[in-house]
Amino acid sequence: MKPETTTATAAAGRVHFHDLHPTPADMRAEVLAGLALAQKRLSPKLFYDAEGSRLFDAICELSEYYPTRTEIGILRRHGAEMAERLGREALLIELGSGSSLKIRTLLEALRPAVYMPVDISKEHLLQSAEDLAAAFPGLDVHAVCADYSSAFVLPVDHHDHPRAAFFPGSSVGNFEPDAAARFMARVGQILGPGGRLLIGVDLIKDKHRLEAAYNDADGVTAAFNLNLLTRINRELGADFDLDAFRHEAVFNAELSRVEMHLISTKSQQVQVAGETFAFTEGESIHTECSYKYRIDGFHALAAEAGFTAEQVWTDPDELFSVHCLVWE
Ligand code: AVJ
Repeated sequence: MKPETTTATAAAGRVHFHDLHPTPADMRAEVLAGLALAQKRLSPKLFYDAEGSRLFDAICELSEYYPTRTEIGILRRHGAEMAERLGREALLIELGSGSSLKIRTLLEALRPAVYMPVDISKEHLLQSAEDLAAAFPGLDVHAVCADYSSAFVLPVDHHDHPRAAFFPGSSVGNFEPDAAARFMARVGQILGPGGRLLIGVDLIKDKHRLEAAYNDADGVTAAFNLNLLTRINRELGADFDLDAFRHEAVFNAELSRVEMHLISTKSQQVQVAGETFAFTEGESIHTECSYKYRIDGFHALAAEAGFTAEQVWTDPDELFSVHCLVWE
């Protein structure tokens, strides 16, 4: 389908909307293929239906889940310096913008010529873009509905502006390191020479602290993980028994990643879209990897992608890092 552009006038400010029509994932095929593997697997992309997005927002408020508030603290404290690195009057692209909350802490200092949020969820994107345009009158907002994890082309040229991309939240940790480097290289292609990537990366730390962040006392993360099965039951006509699976999060120190699993608490069979899958007691479905880095390790990954690390900011406890990388 042809990309289309429409302009909506919000209460204040103007929002241009570009629909790149991201191909809807073939959820049935992906789920069936993942469950047929020796180590059963489901993609973390499947977490974010309406209920999953609500649960994720709740995770970000948990006392155990330190990344969100720590990153926002770093952005608040060092926003002016970051703005200087990225340059005024920039074309600022945010990948996976969601509710566009974190960018608000930077917009005052950054004063971009254009803010371009990119997100796969059309309704959420439009609502967030209009809220933002209303809060920052005069800001030119170009909302792009696209899947940032696959190739896409910027719908508008703004060659007269310096280019910057913002990728917060340690979302890069969801990629395997190889795939993370390939993804960053694609972002570099979009930015062009001299373009900068401001990226949030969670740091390696004490195992107990890491595991607590993914296994909170209130069970919000457990509900987030289990919601995947609820979603598959509803959308694919499956019969997962929610009481026969439990949430588990472990830090795999060798691979520097927190892994989330859903563990079958008994030997059982499950029907999914007309196929039968057998589970032994204790067998897991691997649902998410969240890679953690050391600062030098992340800089090596950035270099592999073709970026040069220009500056890094952390919090006093070195829980989280925000990097300015330059594409040359
Ligand atoms: C949004 C992928 C960065 O890995 O920390 C939070 C998702 N999973 N709790 C993360 C998540 C469980 C989050 N990312």
